[in-house]
Amino acid sequence: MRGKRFAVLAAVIALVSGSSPADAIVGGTPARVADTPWVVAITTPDGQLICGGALVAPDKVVTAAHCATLKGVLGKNQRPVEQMRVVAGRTDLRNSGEGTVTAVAGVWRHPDYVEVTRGDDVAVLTLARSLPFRTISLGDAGDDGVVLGWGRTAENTPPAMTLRKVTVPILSDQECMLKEPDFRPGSMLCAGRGGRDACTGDSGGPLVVRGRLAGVVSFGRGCARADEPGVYTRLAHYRSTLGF
Ligand code: 4AZ
Repeated sequence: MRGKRFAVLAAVIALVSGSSPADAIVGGTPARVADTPWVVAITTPDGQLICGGALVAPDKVVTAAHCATLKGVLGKNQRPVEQMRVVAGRTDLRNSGEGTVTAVAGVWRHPDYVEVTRGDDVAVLTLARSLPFRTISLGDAGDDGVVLGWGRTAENTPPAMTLRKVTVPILSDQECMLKEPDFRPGSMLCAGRGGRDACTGDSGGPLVVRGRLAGVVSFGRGCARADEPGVYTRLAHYRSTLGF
């Protein structure tokens, strides 16, 4: 009874908000963290998936600002560090025997971040200790990229909880502006032409171009819909702000 009511409510919310709960990686294939050791999951202390991220230094994770934000009655506050963990080296998030779980010591959110559609959706987590995993450096966009995550594989599924990846075409700023009214050329990039996309739970995760971190999964209308590309924070724009 409660479940059914909730489902109806969720459907109504999805309709009025114009977006549905996004699937993590849609149209992709299983990936192994051994091949991309810098990809991390951000979880709650009890292991629920919050977001993805990327290790850019042994103790620094680049993710989305909205991943480190809690929406409360008094506005949007930083998610307390005690409510976050960084899981590295684990392909299947349910396999607690694999990889490492690390506490977060500090959060830097872009000072101008307000909400995803207004951009500046980038944050850096400082970990409580350095991790023995290969890091990824920042880079520029290109013709296409690979997006990775543990999120949904379709708009209304639970998160996959196993790492997946998909190659997505990166669109021109002109095309992104036509398809996404909130698109901001220069500080965002958009990718995907339907069928392949990031989805809910993939937020904060990496878009990799030529082996470098070019984007952070930020937002989109639904997942993998035709004419609704996924929107990413364009990291090259933030290189001097981030300082690495
Ligand atoms: C989300 O809700 C989300 N299709 C992330 C990415 C996209 C949509 C939604 C892009 O976290």
